[in-house]
Amino acid sequence: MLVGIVGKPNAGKSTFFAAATLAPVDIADYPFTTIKSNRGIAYVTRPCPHSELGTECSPHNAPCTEGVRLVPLDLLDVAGLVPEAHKGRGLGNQFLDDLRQASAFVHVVDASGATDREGNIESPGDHDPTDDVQFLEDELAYWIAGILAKGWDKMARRAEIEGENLEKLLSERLTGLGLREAQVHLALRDVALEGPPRRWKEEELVRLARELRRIGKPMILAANKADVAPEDALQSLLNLPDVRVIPTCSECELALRRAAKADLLDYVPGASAFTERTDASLTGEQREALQKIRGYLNRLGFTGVQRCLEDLVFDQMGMIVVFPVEDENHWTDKDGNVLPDAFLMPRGSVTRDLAYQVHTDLGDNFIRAVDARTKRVLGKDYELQDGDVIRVVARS
Ligand SMILES: Nc1nc2c(ncn2[C@@H]2O[C@H](COP(=O)(O)OP(=O)(O)OP(=O)(O)O)[C@@H](O)[C@H]2O)c(=O)[nH]1
Ligand SMILES: [Mg+2]
Repeated sequence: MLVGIVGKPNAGKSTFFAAATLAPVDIADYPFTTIKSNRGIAYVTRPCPHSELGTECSPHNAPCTEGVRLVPLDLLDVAGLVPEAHKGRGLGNQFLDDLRQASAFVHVVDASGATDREGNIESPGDHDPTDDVQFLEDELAYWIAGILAKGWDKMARRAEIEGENLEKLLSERLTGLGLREAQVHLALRDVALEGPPRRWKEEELVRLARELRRIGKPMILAANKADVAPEDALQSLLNLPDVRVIPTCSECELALRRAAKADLLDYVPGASAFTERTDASLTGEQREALQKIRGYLNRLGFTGVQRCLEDLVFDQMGMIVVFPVEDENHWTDKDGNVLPDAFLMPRGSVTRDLAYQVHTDLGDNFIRAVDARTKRVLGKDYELQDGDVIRVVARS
């Protein structure tokens, strides 16, 4: 699964990305530092079922630390979006296309209000950060509406005159965006546009596009630079209706993760505190920086980076984690590795979807599945539950 990190220039997207992935990327206090998108691997966490077995696991795709499984998630950090990007402003709309395959977005907003709409530096509080939320929503909607508008007349005619199913035609058009027919159905129902589709104007397509984005690409808002944001600016973001907002200090998270990697301190991403190693030799500057971060954590409770990803994946998108195994008694693969894999799957996925996720052959030759906890036999349409340990049996 791919999550896109979006927002205006200079908001801290690459800092958020680097904090979540520890990938080396360019970060600087001017707009358009990022030109080519960066892709990296972050993770979300779930309890590892190995404790139920009383045996350590031998992870393959998702490491386990002290009973917590780190389930991988692809992140994409793109260039900054400016108003009218869909018309080619800023770095144009070519990188919007990088976002096609993203299933969800983290919108990184500069909550400090110290950068204008285009990312140029101003004094803290000069810019109203809620304005950025609106324009980004607009840009994403215009982008999707632009895809809809191409060949719209022809498609609407096919639906009206030849009686073809509009939802089907639309979802074919939108497959590149990863939108499913059921999502198109919901969006059409919710916007309830009137009159024949052929008469729908740009404004109506934008309304439909807005709804398609809302349903098909969930978004969470990272109120970033919360360490230097004026209280009222942060509050105005937190009070926005219909959007989940989490205050973040990406810079704090990046510093803590790098320091932990360098064995200077102990820190679990997402935690509310860290402990300095007694044997670490820190410079005065480093100590001062850590003191500031400690103050921030005491005030806000967490840096918010990991919280954003977990909330987006589990609460907004309702994803679940499933553990496929080949032996339902020992919870191993054919080489005896215990609980080797952990997969993120959309809620509503069934056993056959899991089989396909493991391997196409396993999906094609599916016979049955087994719940490794209860040993109950499951058919191809059993709806998977979060934390399930499942064996798939297939024709060889
Ligand atoms: N105080 C503070 N500064 C931050 C935070 N996150 C990022 N910054 C700073 O904001 C500036 C821009 O950060 P980037 O991560 O390069 O921003 P970006 O959104 O990727 O920018 P573009 O690639 O130009 O679109 C840098 O100077 C960062 O150090 C934060 O949480 N707090
Ligand atoms: Mg960047």
